[in-house]
Amino acid sequence: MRILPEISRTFGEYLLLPNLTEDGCTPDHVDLSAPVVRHRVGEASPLRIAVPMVSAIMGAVSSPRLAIALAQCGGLAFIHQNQPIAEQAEMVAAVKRHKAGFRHSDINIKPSATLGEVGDLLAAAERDVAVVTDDGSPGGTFLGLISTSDFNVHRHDLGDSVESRMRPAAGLATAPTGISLSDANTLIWDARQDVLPIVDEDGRLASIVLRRDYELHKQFRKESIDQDKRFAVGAGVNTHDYRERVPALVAAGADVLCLDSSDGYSTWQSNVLQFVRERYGDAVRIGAGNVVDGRGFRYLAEAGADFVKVGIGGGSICITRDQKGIGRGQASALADVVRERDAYARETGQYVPLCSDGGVLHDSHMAIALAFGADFLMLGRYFARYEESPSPLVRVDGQLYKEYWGEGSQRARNAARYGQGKTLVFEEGVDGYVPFAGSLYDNVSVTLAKITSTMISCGSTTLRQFHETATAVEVSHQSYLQNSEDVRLRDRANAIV
Ligand code: RVP
Repeated sequence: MRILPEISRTFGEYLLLPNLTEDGCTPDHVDLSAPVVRHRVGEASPLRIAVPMVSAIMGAVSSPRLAIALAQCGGLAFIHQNQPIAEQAEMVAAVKRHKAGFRHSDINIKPSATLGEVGDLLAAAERDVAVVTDDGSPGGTFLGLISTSDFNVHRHDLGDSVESRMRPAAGLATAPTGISLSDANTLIWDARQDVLPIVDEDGRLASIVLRRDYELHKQFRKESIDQDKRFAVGAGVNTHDYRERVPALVAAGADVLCLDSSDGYSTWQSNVLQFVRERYGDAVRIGAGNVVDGRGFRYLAEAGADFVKVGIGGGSICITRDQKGIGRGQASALADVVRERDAYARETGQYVPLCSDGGVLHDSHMAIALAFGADFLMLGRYFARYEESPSPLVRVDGQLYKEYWGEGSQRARNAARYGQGKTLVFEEGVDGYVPFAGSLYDNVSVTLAKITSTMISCGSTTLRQFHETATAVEVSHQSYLQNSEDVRLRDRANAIV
């Protein structure tokens, strides 16, 4: 047996020393953008995110709603794979459908349908306007629009036809298929319409442009979008049903995939990577993991992983270290893997980004993880606390909490990930609560302000510079006790944490 001559350490055991902050090093010059997938050294990654945060591949965390909110803020969600393939693919498709410059029209109705039917359709989709086409299909002849303000339950007979209340095509602005997005947006405002139908030469509906999308785009300047201006979204896959799951997720529009396993240093992961390369070449990007040392990184990088995820046992809901005695402190794991990533880049000219996964308890830990060399961070507990996460909001002892459970808990029944059937022989995760923390948008912006401020203290305006110039120091427990020592905090809301 080999015993490493080091103590396994986590983020809370380090602080960063300030570097010289020069004149131009101000918040508006700080660029937090990060590469997500492998690229040649000196070239740009084909997939970058403006904000180096991704959501954990977990049922309590990554739903379409959270994925949209996070993409709007510039991050990326990974829809969890611990569910039937069709359901996961539908979640990915729901994110892709949500917004685009030119959208596929998904709420369509025939003129002969009743007002009751269109009312139900709009209510179920939480939308205000339906497009009327001759056959009710997204590619049918465009006949008009009908919105919730065109009819009212108390004034109109819900058995009447859509045709009787729709606004007919003749009185509406439409645009030809070749129109640019900016011209389409101008037309939307000139015509004061919420929806601009894009209609081909034969009068058939090609797509629609929504006013709402324009407004969202202006609000979220860093949003993660694909070439078609749809939100970017990732998805988890496993080493069991990948032959069916990968094609379904690719067809649904996933921008990047990630192998989801607590221990990724295995030939099983290599087999999946090989399958993806043989079938799709570089057209499908896939990360792998998790690993905690340079050997694991090199194995997965050589097997073709587009990024490598680091961390075993550091997750807030994870009990893998107690149950199996496997893992490593997240800071030590990251430092080791970063050395190997950089050596691999020097040797091969290929930069394989690193995702630090789990173990972030405070926002300062994110800054420390990035300083240690992580390209981006995967967060579970952090996102589970927000109203956009799919987990139930509950009241415990008068306080609001969100439920949060591990993918290795009995609750998650993680048969695919842990390969132990529907009933787990033993659990690797717990099922609990995390304090409700409000809106993702507000919290992410505060967290980013903190990380930006740390980078400024360390004299860095880019993450690459931060990786190269940061200096970390180990701290004693006593150093931490010193803060707020002998001071009674007046009230939690005013406390600086
Ligand atoms: P955290 O952000 O500290 O809550 O950790 C989230 C990470 O924990 C996930 O991305 C995953 O790697 C890990 N995890 C998820 N479920 C379990 C488990 O049940 N042991 N662990």
